[in-house]
Amino acid sequence: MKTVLTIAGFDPSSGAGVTADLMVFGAHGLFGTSAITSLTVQSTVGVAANHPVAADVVLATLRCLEQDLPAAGVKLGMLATAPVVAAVADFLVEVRERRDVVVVLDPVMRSSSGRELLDDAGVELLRGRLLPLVDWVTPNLDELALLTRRSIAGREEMAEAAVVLQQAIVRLGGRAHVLAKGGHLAEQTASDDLLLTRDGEAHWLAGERIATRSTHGTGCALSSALLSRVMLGDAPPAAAEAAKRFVEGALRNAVPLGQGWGPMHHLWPLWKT
Ligand code: PXL
Repeated sequence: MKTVLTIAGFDPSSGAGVTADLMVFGAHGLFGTSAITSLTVQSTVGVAANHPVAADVVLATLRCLEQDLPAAGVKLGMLATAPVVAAVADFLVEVRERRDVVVVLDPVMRSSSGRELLDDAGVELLRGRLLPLVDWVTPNLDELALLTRRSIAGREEMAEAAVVLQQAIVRLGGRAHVLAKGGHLAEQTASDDLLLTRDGEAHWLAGERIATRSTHGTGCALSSALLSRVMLGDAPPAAAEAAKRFVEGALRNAVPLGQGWGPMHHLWPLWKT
């Protein structure tokens, strides 16, 4: 059984964050470990507060896990502050000096309810220091716009921005697959994503928009499912496609919970009906 690590925030309602990621890893038959970057106070209704963990505690956790349970793959979610981004970058440099590791970055910046999940200095450091250290980056439209400083209204602009982001990563010395999530595009019936592989191949992944209120943490689940599929040996297009199907299944199988945007059913592949 491979070990995978999520470095992300704690959402006490388990729709997003490390507890959701651990369920996704478990649903894929992987053993998940975690380093918490921030304690959020939230429910399905929204994020009320955000209490970042000290960067030295995050780094100590990562080094402790690395000694005992080195992860074959790492997913990065909410990182909260610039010092935490720096600690994660330092850790990835240390690990990459010694061994191979697959890193998926979900560049979480704001919650759906608009609360800041990464401070401005953190965004700058993520752009300059973290992007060249990852194998995959999975921005939604808002994150893609912020990272490329472009406005994105339609599919063409989304595809152009994905190329701009990938080229920026190459200029920094990195080489990443970009999986741009189109869920916030204006089309009301589709939810298509765009994979731009590190070799420059573009693949549109067709998706149907699913009518449900159980949409909390879809981005978290997509990036951890993507890492899981890469760990299981999928090539990039197959991994992205399978991750999208995993999230669609989690949306379709969700049961209504909470009064706001409820959690998906992260464990649906294990559920017997
Ligand atoms: O989906 C973004 C996100 C990621 N991580 C944590 C969150 C949220 C959104 O609320 O709370 C911990």
